[in-house]
Amino acid sequence: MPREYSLHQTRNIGIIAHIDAGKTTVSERILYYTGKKHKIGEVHEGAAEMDWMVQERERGVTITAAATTVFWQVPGEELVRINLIDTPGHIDFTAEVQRSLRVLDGGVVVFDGVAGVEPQSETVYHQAEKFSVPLIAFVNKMDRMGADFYADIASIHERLTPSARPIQLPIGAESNFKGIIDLFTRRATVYYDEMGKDMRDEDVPQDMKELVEKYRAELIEAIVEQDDKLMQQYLGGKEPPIEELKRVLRQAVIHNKIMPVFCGSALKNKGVQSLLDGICTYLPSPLDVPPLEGTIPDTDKKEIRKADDNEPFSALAFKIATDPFVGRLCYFRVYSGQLPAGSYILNTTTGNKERVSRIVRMHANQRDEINEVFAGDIAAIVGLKNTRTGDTLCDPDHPITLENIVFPEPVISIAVEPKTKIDQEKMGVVISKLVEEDPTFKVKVDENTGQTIISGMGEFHLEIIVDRLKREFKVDVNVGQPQVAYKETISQTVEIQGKYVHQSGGRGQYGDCWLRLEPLERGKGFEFVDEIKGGTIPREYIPAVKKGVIESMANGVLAGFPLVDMKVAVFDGSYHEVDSSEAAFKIAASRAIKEGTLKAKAVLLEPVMKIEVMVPEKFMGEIIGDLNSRRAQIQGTRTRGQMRVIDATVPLGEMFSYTTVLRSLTEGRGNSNLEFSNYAEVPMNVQNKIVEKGKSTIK
Ligand SMILES: Nc1nc2c(ncn2[C@@H]2O[C@H](COP(=O)(O)OP(=O)(O)OP(=O)(O)O)[C@@H](O)[C@H]2O)c(=O)[nH]1
Ligand SMILES: [Mg+2]
Repeated sequence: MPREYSLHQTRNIGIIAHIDAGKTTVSERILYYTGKKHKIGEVHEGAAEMDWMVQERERGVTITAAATTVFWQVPGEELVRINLIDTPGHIDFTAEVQRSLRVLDGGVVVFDGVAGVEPQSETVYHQAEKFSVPLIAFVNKMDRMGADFYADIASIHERLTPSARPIQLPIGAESNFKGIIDLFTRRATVYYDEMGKDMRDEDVPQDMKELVEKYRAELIEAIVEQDDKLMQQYLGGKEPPIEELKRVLRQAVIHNKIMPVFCGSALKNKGVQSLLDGICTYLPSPLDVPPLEGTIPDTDKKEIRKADDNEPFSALAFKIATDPFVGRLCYFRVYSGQLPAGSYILNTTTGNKERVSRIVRMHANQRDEINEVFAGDIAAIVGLKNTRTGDTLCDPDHPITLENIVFPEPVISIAVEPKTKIDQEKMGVVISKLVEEDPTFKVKVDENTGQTIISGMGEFHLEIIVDRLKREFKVDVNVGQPQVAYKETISQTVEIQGKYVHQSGGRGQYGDCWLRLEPLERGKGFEFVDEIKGGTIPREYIPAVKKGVIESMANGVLAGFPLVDMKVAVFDGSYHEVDSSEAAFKIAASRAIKEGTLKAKAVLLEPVMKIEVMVPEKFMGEIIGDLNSRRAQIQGTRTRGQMRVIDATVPLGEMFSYTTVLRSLTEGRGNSNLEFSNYAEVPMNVQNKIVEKGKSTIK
């Protein structure tokens, strides 16, 4: 069956922003204006279709990225199919944004017309930058009290990029916001009804003419700078035709040279149609982005896969979800080739071959069965068993491995205890399902207490997981207090011998190795080097040494937290012809690590967070004082609208339930955003307390 829409008519885009900027509200309007839905569902009424999870509807917060497909036609142009992903803004669900951006070709970054650039807008902007995802911006909430388009633009210029250029201007603001001016055409769209359907094309209001000319000239200059021919024309005193300007602007957006800024109010149904036009006109089709490069398995050879149906099939699995009706769903993005249902694919990440029996196109939590997918598509496979997030799926005759997706490590954990034996049995299965779905959710069993410890990105993340355990999967659990995910590392280089010699009747045990432990830079993880010369330890025992090292690094000597940022070299040792074994070398290595890390002055590392606290001026002193008592380092203060903003870094361990404290200190008017920054050494006096506690309670 041939494809229905050409690649040229396809857009794969994500909506990204800080929490509450209005991503889901924009998405719901997109569903409405494209005719996908006939009634608008509001987030605050728990009725948004894209926020389909109970937890999302109750809290009015997006937790999981939801995908849908809509169609839109710019007058005079071809119909375009838009595959759209609405992502969460809360930092605890950053993995959802990361994996979406990895497979999308473009994005709409939404800003709150009152607040401007907020911390998560910066984070998602930089994530998009990392994957070179072209962006257009939408300044939303122009109807809200305090909305100021020009202040928003200034804050985008200051905090994100000087390349942001308004291509529209709002008419009025706050409750007077009534229309939008298109800078290219110098025409105003004025809204006359609540649903944004009665939109009239009018002249630019007299009192805005000068402003329009100013911003229009800036826009056109920024565009002609991108193209020599247009520049000459422009310098010669002739303005290039609008069609030409739009063509060059499209290229500038695709190459991340200009970020056009749209404006509106999603809630009041204003500006979404022109945003849709902008998505079609300026964001890339799969043909406009560079072809993907992959590696041929078991070689260093690189190969590219072009966005073309006739190339061998290649795709990336970017999300695993459990659907109550059809079971395991694997969301994937096709980069090249085509895949009819019923065919076999090779998962080059795991080496498994699997049959693709059913393919579905997703609309939030609903599915439409389709027979085939083509290059550039985003869809889901039902029933793949052995595929995880980040795996490459491809044509078994043309294997290739695409770059995997890297996720941040969890920073906080809690103990969960099943209430009954039945709960215990269910819990294991359910948790492993959730671990499959969410790459930033981890589980381990504490060596000493036997308790199950789950870890995630923040208190909210774990609260949602526990809620899903209880309600979605009916597993009743008691949970402990949240604990910071500390780590351990060493602060000095040492050389240490680990020896395990055991004689007991028959065959004995003999393992002996010398290890050098060296601290590595923060964030470098673990490195193992084999420096054995002259066979002092036979080759076949080296992997056992490495295994012993890795296993013992899972529980550090100070308080049982995992050891990180350490290089281990095995450089000497001895063996016994008869008694040496893999097991003996493993034990020897693990002894060396236990003793060596103590000698190398093990220290505790804690997650340090970036925090932004917004408070009215009169609370500044008190809030800074409170932050200081939490070992915060104040980086500076700023003004945002009527509020003052404090930027600081602070250890996560000092910040549990901070939101509640902040509310009570500021009569409910303060607000804060916490985001992981780095791991840093814990001061000795604090470390001693944690180590004592770690010895007596769970980690
Ligand atoms: N006044 C006003 N409120 C808006 C507008 N757009 C969204 N809101 C409201 O802002 C709140 C957050 O909107 P959402 O669409 O859920 O925001 P979001 O960006 O999807 O939030 P998360 O997914 O949780 O990050 C809701 O109460 C919306 O009704 C707007 O244009 N004007
Ligand atoms: Mg949302």
